[in-house]
Amino acid sequence: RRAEVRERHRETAEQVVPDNTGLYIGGEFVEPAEGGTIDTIDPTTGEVLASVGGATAADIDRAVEAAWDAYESTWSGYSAGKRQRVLLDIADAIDEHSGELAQLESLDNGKPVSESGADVYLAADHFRYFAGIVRGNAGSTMNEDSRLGQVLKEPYGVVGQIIPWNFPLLMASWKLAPALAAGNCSVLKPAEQTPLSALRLAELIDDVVPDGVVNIVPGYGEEAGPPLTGHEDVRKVAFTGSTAVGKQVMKSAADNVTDVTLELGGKSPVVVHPDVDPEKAVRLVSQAIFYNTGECCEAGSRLFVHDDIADDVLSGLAAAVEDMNVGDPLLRETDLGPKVSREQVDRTLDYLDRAEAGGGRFLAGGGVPDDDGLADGCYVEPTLVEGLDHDHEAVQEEIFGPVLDVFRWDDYDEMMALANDVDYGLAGGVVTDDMDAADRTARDIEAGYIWVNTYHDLVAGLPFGGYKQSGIGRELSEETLDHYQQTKTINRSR
Ligand code: TXE
Repeated sequence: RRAEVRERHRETAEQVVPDNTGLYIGGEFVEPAEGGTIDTIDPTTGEVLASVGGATAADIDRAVEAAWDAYESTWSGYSAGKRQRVLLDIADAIDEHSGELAQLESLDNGKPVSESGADVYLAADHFRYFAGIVRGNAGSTMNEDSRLGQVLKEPYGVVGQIIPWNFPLLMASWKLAPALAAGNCSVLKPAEQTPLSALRLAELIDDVVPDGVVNIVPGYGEEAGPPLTGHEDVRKVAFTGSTAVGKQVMKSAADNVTDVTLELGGKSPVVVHPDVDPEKAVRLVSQAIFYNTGECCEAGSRLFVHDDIADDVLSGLAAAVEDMNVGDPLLRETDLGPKVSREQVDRTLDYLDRAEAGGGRFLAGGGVPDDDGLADGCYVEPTLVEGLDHDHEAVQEEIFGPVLDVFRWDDYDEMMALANDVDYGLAGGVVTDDMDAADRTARDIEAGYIWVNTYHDLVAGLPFGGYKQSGIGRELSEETLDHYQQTKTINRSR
């Protein structure tokens, strides 16, 4: 079976890995100044998919310069209507290559192709959403007394954007769509683990986006990150990634008082009330934690289930875990693929070791799958842990794997105190058919995004972003356009 999987991956890679693996700067693929390369690995087979250029400070300088040239010579002269046309063309280009992009994403990241397909659909949709709202972004006026006031929204010019590896194409679109809609040019750094879909996107949009408006510079975080976030000609930085690096990004941007938005980690609670059908709870809770192998910043990774139905929900979850199809992400029937990298596997297993040492009991999973067919890949079993103190590090810290910490409750206030007792505040879930209970819990959770009887459903138009150490700013909404614009007031005396 391993040989079969390797063969399938090699054949697919031959068809979908992009030809151009240099840095995309000023509308051309170029070699990095220092000639460094990064091997991007297929986490299902451990084989190298491609060697891509690794940017360093000199390349970032070159990309920022190309972006300013494009801004000054072309993009700043584009009306909102013309930018809208470009965004719609990007969406069409993504749609026209959706199957290929989904396969590429599954090869590079390891996510099941059914999930990559959803990512590609949403990426195109994101460009369409911002193409839609940019035409209404007209500023405002105040016409009173002796003055005429105008409030203008102006782009920053050039923005720096850094994205992670868990949703590579979708995160690229979450960053590029609002930046371009608002009238900026971008230098975007994909994660070193998953640069391929962003490079393929560059190939696909080369004909429809003026040269230099979008620059894609793969690179290691420490080498390419600080030169971008601390660049004096970058006027806005948008970052998605770990909270630890988010803090460094803020510090580095402080040197030039550069505006920053951050979408960081999470440790989101899912609260299950006693009235609910346990089967429904099982479906929603397993979706909340296991989607994308738990590699979601908004993953519902702490379950608070009411005592009255806890036994039924937990046995149902354990059975659901048993039934999950862990396997080759290129196959449609796969529910859970490998994690993105060996490093991420080790990180998750280390948390599982510490959980066990801290008194945690595994109700399901707890290690790597005992299956020779999966031995080449970065797999971790879907895991349920009960019995940890809430202040244990496996509960407090983001594991970013398919690991759910389980707690039972009967006193609402005590439960809610624990639910909010983490440094993060990205998201939360409520499962109940009692709408008063839903409303109360949704308001009580200290987080930026609450799902009631659904999870992970992130639709353009509803703002997404974190409270506390989960971030600053909101994506997916009109507020996002504001983050990519500066406000100019003209107060004219009459
Ligand atoms: O993240 P990093 P890593 C969390 C998750 C995961 C942990 C570590 O818990 O286990 O972070 O993952 C770039 N200046 N999340 O180490 O390093 C890096 O190249 C500027 C949550 O992969 O934060 C990549 O492009 N940039 C998260 C991006 O930051 C730097 C998604 C994210 O990588 C940099 C990913 C620097 N000094 C991980 N160092 C989410 N919120 O969804 C690295 N980078």
